Amino acid sequence: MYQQWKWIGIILILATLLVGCSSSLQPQAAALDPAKNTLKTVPTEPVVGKTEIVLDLRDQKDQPLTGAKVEVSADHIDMSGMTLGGAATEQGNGIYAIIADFNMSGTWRITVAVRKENLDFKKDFELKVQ
Ligand SMILES: [Cu+2]
Repeated sequence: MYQQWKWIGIILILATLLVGCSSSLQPQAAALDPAKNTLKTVPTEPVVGKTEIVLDLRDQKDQPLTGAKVEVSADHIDMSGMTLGGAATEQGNGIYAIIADFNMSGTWRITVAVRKENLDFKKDFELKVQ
């Protein structure tokens, strides 16, 4: 009986150690400085129909972020369940672009999700579509 409890104790200690180790290996979030990452549109005033969303992504040293996976989704804030999304294409020099086909005017929330190695960064922008 005592032997059994000892093993349970050892297993619990090991489990705690494993949890401790894995949490110290968590990806470093937000290695991008949100202030340095911008969104522009073409045309500059977004319109119903096709609008290009152009992202300029830079790291904390203000260097262009290359080779990242960038997912963009757009939510029509005024309505629930109206969402567009897709992967932005890398244009070089930290620029990523995607064409959004806004089917309604109003306020849209653009969520940009950036992944590269252990980098996992998200930023929201708001667009007024005319
Ligand atoms: Cu809508």
